[in-house]
Amino acid sequence: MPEAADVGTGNLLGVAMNERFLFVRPPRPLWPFNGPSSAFWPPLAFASLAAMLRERVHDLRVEILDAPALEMGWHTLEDEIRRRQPAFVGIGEEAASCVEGLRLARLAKSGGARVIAGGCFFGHVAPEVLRSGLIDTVVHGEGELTLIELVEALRDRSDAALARVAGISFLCDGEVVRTRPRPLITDLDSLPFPAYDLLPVERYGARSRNHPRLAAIEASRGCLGSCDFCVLWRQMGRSVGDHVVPQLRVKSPERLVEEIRVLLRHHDRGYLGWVDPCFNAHPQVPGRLAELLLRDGLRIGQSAWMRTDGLVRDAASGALASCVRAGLNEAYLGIERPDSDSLATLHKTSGLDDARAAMRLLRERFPEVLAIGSFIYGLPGDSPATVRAIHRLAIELDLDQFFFIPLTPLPGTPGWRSELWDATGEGFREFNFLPSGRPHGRHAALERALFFSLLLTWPPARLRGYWRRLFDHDPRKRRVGWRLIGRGARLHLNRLLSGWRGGRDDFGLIFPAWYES
Ligand code: B12
Ligand code: SF4
Repeated sequence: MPEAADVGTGNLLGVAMNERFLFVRPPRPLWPFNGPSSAFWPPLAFASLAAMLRERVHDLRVEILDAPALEMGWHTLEDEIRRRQPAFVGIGEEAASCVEGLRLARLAKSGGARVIAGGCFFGHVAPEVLRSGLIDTVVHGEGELTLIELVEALRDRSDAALARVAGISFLCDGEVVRTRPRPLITDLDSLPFPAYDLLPVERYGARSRNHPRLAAIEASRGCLGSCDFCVLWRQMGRSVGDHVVPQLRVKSPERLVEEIRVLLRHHDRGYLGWVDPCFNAHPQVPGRLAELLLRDGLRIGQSAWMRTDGLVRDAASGALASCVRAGLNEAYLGIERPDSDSLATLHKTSGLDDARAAMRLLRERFPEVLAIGSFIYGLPGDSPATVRAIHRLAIELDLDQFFFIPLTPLPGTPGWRSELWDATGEGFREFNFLPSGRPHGRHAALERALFFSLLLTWPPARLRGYWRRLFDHDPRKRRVGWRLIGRGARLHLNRLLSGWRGGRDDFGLIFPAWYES
């Protein structure tokens, strides 16, 4: 791989004024646990990047096309891209939507746009996607500052200009060039407010009862932890030499209140989905923010991924009580494993005692908070007995719902190997955090054991848990309880039947009727 500094100068062309930079989220299948009304959150990455571009590159028309939110299928999207004729198209996908990302890149390129890919998936498969010829530049890690410089460099049309931009990869004479790492933005308060006005805001959570008028919002980037299987701390980590270390950065509570005020007053939002890798990683910010919201009489439903040890800490300090009073009503907890040894193997730093203590606190002091746990199976050495133990732990903890996620070799994590690259993208459908459902798949024996455990293991604690969830006196919890149980049952049955029936496999995802429209 040539060094960035070795790259020569290319041709120089004039800059067209008011070129269009179009961020596109293409049509995609739904994750089966989500209902159609809240399956698609506002794409906060695009809103944040667009706001920065708009603020710093004045002669650019910045737009976001969120096809799933508009129920826009491929046919209409193609017309729309032709009509808008963007000079640049920005894309960023989960691995599971790699098919859609590549299809979009092909479409954009055929219209003459230059395609820039970023995010937690493309950033870790840069050599592979660049060699596909569908993508011109890959942005690694945090995107805002890189994108400003990148647009200027692309307008310059020289490889030398590209080589000066930190945090990207591009092809030069058939070789992949990766430039020096981009330093993290030190003060997140310096980011402009996300460009919510460029999104079809009224569509998000429009018909949802549990997440009405949904907004996505971030309080922090990165994490204190460095769990093996996780891309999030890597995506927003700090480069030290040739490796990345975890780094947590937070916005100030004062800035966050302002953002929330704008979401409530200008965009009529009714529910906040915190997108933070770990909302309660910082010991002060969530609690202080909640106090400010309460002071201003702002109360709004909220969901967040949280650490169990942080939850215990914040219950003791009173911060958790403030958060719940300000509206926090859904906590997603990464509990992962039923034994300390495998937690240590995964470098998970919150443990089983934290999980037990957190769940006790939630049940006793915050019964209105819906507690959802996620667990990982498929580590080397896992056996049917391991997944049965995970299921028993989930029952013991008395969670309102739990997800079992197969250990997935996401690009960027140690499980990833470049041989797994699939240029069609289809192979990445299985990176959807769902049981594969294949009779001979990666984790077939574990998934069969899990299925039978879910079907046949009914200790009194599980029966009590179902009774409580389905007949909870809190109507929201009752509704969510019924829905999740129904969707879970549907998923497991469908996966089992599709394994038996053969034929087209949708990987457990739900393709909406408008997908090709
Ligand atoms: C909100 C969310 C959802 C929502 C909404 C999804 C949707 N499609 O609307 C729900 C809950 C429904 C969901 C579902 C799924 N999700 Co999700 N989701 C997220 C979450 C929490 C937030 C994304 C976000 O807004 N981040 C905040 C922004 C600001 O950060 P960012 O995306 O990293 O963007 C920055 C940089 O990465 C970069 N960047 C990003 N994109 C681009 C593009 C360009 C052009 C450039 C230049 C830069 C750039 O610049 C940005 C600003 O600095 C992330 C985790 C996370 N914290 O990121 C997972 C995450 C993206 N989801 C993930 C997954 C796997 C899924 C599912 C497949 C399974 C699941 N349920 O978890 C489904 C698929 C759903 C579907 N079909 O769309 C994984 C993806 C892993 C991977 N490498 O593929 C993540 C990373 C979580 C994880 N635990 O690993 N998800
Ligand atoms: S605590 Fe959560 S977000 Fe942080 S590294 Fe571990 S899995 Fe990732």
